[in-house]
Amino acid sequence: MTHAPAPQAIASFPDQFVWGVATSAFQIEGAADTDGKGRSIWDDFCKQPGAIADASDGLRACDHYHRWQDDLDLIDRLGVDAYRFSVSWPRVRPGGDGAWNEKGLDFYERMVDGLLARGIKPYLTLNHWDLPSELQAKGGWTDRDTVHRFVEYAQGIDRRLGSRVASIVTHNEPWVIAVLGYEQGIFAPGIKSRAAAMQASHHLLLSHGLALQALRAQGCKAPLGIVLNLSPVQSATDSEEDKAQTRLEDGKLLRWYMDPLFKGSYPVDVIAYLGADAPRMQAGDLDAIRTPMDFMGVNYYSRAVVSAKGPWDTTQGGLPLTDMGWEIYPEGLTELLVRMHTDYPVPPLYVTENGGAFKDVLQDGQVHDADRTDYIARHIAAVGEAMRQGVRMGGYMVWSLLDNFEWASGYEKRFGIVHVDYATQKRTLKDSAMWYAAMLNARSGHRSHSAATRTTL
Ligand code: IFM
Repeated sequence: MTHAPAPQAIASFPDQFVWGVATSAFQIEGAADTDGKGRSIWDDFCKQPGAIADASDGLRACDHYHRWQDDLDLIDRLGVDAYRFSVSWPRVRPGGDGAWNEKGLDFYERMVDGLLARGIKPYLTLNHWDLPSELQAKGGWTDRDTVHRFVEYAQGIDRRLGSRVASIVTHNEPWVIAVLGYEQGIFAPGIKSRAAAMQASHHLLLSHGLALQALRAQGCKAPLGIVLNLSPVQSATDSEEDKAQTRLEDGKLLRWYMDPLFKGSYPVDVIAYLGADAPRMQAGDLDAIRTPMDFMGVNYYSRAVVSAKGPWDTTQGGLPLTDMGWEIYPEGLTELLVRMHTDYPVPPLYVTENGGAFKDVLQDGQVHDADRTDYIARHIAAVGEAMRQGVRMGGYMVWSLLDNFEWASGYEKRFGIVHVDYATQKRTLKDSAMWYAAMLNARSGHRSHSAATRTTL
């Protein structure tokens, strides 16, 4: 069942609003051992028995490393303004330190030039989770030295690509890295320690701030920012216990990141709750973290509901669910964006990821993913509503361009607007991709180069 609006639905968005699609290196590139690439913590994590639902890995993924030109043509056919991708740190600097890998750098250089040649803005993310294994052996994000290695990595990428990309994001979703990777251990590097997670989160934020300073000091002109995964956090009931727990969970998910980035302090209630697990800091760290950003990205998928009794069962919420079991709640995106705008002095905001996993059926070369189209359309409308309420929005990116390696879920969950047959690597545009392209092509001031002017795919 779809309520997807007609393509003209975005007529009210400003001409300069950036429409895009997003991916990340480990999830699509494959070529894990090719052309001098080093190992990442996700290469290692996939080898742990039981870590990945379908026991898969990123060795081949979507083989994007070899098919990038065709994939760029595909992006071009969609008529988007921007493509958000990440650089694999171990591909360009295999040990995280020491020698750079020219072949790896060349790959991203060719890709950036290929995007520019097609009139598509490259939105580059430095860290979408695939930390070089050698750095993990020294403690990974719990080791303060990793902060300085990251700053060097950022500087190296800027020297090579900074003048050609439309923006640079330092980290994608530091909460996921810290909490799922270091506290719950269900993502790489698979550590289970709250103290480690909080130290990792502090080092991620510190490295973000120091990288911004170092990039600007070397003359980087690209707009700089970070991407957080955020949700409105709602109480399951009106009980005092649930409301108190909700306040704390909001602190751990949202204020733990937004407060230091914009206010220069960690929330006192969360620090008190953490006790001895609170991160160790040095003088000047909080000032560095608050370094002003040019823009900020938000990845939004669902709300978070909190009960003091234990984990919330999403089937109890009365909302439709995606194939991840996540509640579909577009109004939460408006609520979140308005709250960020109201509570913090934020720069222009981008929705840097939004989309849904659904059980797709490929039949006769078609995928009728009306649920996904509906999901995307309703979230775009939610962005429009946030703008109407005064939030400065810069753009919206669909997650994801391609079906890909969905981390601990392996290849079982499909987020793409383009279907990937992993056996043949054939790409098929789903109905959602055609809807998105039709919407973009219906814009008055749409991207004025070759393929974007096509009215059919
Ligand atoms: O696939 C991920 C992505 O890598 C980060 N944000 C959430 C997506 C869906 O789980």
